[in-house]
Amino acid sequence: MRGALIGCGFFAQNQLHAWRDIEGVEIVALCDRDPERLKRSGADFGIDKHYMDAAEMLATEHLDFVDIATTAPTHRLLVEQALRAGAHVICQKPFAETMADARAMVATAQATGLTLMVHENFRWQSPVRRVIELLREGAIGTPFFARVSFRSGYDVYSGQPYLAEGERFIIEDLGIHILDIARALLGDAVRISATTRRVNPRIRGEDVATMLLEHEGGATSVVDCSYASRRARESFPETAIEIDGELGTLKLEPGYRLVIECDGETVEDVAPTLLPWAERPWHNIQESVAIIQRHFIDCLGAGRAPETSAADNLHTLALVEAAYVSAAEKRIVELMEI
Ligand code: NAD
Ligand code: 89V
Repeated sequence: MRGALIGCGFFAQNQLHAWRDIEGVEIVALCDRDPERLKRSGADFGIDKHYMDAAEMLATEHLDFVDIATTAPTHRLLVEQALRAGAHVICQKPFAETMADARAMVATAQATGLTLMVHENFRWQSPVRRVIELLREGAIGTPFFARVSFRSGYDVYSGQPYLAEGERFIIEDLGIHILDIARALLGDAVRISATTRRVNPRIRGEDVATMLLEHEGGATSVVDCSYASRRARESFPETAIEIDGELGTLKLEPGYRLVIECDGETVEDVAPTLLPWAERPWHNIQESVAIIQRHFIDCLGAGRAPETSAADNLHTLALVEAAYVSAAEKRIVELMEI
């Protein structure tokens, strides 16, 4: 399959490594508005077709798929251009800045019959995946409560300076992943309430958020995120999970320790693989990039919809929007409103 990557920035390097490892896939062209980034990624990955304009690339190259690794404000234009050029698309999160843009992109994909998937990778982290699989296999029976928690003091701003600049921060950038995990565990939510605050005075948006979700079927989850937590043991970028089911409890604890409490206690080491190109502590996320991109290619091959399709991601994005409304208006928000 012939692919092209648009956006050769900080995170796209992981995506290029992962594409290189997938048999039968070749990234044949790169696009970035920044000539230096374009040149560097081209040299690092031996890709010699370079474009500074996506429309020109799409008109020139014959592509099976396009990987969009730019930030959200550019997504709608690039996604629609790629779909209209006849390519399947995988697009980074946050998928869109507004629900209207997200819905429009899903409608364009439906009209073209092409696959549009969001690179929503946290639920594809292998430790998180193990929890999802155990739950889906019924290891603790029907779940009625989950806590999905990401608390860190890691400096994310030096690699991604834009995170310190936006009016919105943690729910839109990181909470989006944690809300998506809550959906993968307990299904879609019907209502949410949220509080936010900014602890770090050097950033513009909120760096702490606490959310309470009621899911279809009645289960409850608490989704809490912080980039302001000072801890003796930094756990970035691990998500801690605790789920109570009718038959037992599942816990994913810091240090990639999975505990199944059901007729006694079983402990599994679910540490992610350190891929040859990965580095700690990002290796958990980097492995998930490899897994999600394989899922995209497998789905294209099999002609089936990806688990993290753009249509599915509308529900995650709606939770993000609803959480901001709830925090601003200090009220419970029904997802139907969004
Ligand atoms: P970045 O700013 O480092 O890179 C974006 C690149 O896109 C830049 O090189 C920029 O020049 C280029 N670009 C922007 N508009 C363009 C256009 N119209 N045409 C061509 N090139 C264009 O950003 P980043 O930190 O790599 O983040 C990119 C996306 O990845 C964001 O949406 C971010 O949320 C996401 N991200 C995801 C994860 C994850 O684990 N899922 C981690 C980090 C970042
Ligand atoms: O996953 C992300 O979207 C990243 C980070 C882990 C730093 O929040 O921006």
